[in-house]
Amino acid sequence: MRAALLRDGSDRLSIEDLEHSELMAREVLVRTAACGLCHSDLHVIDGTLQRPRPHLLGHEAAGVVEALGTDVTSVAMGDHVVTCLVQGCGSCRRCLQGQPTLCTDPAATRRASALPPRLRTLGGEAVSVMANVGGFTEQMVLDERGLVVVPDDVPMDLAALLGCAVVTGVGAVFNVGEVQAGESVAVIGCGGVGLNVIQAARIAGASPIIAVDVSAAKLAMALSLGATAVVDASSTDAVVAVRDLTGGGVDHAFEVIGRPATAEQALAMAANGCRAYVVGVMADDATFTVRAEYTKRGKSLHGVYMGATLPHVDIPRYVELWRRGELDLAAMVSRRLALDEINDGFRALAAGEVNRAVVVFT
Ligand code: COD
Ligand code: ZN
Repeated sequence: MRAALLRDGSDRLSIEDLEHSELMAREVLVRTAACGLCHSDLHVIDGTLQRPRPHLLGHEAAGVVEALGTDVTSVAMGDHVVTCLVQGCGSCRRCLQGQPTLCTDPAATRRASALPPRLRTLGGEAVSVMANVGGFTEQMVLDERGLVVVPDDVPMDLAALLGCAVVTGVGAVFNVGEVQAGESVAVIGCGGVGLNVIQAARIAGASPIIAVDVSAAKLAMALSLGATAVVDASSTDAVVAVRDLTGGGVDHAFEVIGRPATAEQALAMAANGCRAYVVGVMADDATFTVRAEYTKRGKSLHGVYMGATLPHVDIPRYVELWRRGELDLAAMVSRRLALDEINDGFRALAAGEVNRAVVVFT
């Protein structure tokens, strides 16, 4: 099967043939239909997130079930499925509390740690996969716990977005922020994930919803998806602007880029007694400063990993919001591309030309 691989010493993906080993008891073979390009893939390409190479990127995929391991019970042949970044073991304390994003044994379903390796090049090299998914390939082998079945009428290129951009952005608002009608929200970074934070804030009834970005095109998109005001951080001090617009700060400030400086901005934008959320992922050893004054002001900082999602609960809810016309998935896809155009897709994402580009397999 053809796949786009990230190799040592290169920041471009190469199209190669891979083979997977026989299905383990709880594994499922999925024919990939679509896989979105996310900034977190770019973080691996540019080395901010280190992953063993050769590495198969792509963690926002949808496809059709093509074969089943002997013990699989939760999906059936022909089912349309979305991949989950979050695959808790199901038995640690955190999973049992309903927080699989905080699972203490995430290797339980991890192919990369299985022996023998589940995926190899034709030359026999073991291939690691991003976030236990690895979607930039014609077929994926996944643990059944990492799949959510979706109705057949959800177009596959839109279904793919549910796997990362939607669960991460919408989950931050619903599951962690628990944003209420009438509360004020600021969103720093209006890319694929940030636009979903904005949509969820609109669905929750938040007002105002202030979008902050350095790109005029992203700010225009933010307005069309629910922002009520925009701040261009390329020409304005975003903290001053948000505090001015709200008379002293917002109830909820979301950082959706993954940079120390913008995490500090989010805390500065939160009103007294209110909350900032870091949704973007930074390098594990990155640091940022918390002014001591904020503790006196009762502010709090929340790390949000993957929207604290429970994929099997959340993804069907988001499908329903899409069906009712509340969650706009179509507007998120700026570009569809073939697997061998993937490097240009990542160039466009890095250049801020797209909300989401999606590889579509024929
Ligand atoms: N101020 C305001 N906006 C900025 C600034 C700045 N200084 N710099 C960049 N931006 C804007 C860009 O113009 C762009 O619109 C946006 O920030 C970033 O958007 P994308 O589309 O490039 O990135 P996304 O939305 O695909 O990626 C989102 C994260 C950065 C949050 C992502 O990489 C991440 O960290 N994901 C969530 C964490 C996680 O759980 N990851 C696991 C899988 S994603
Ligand atoms: Zn992602």
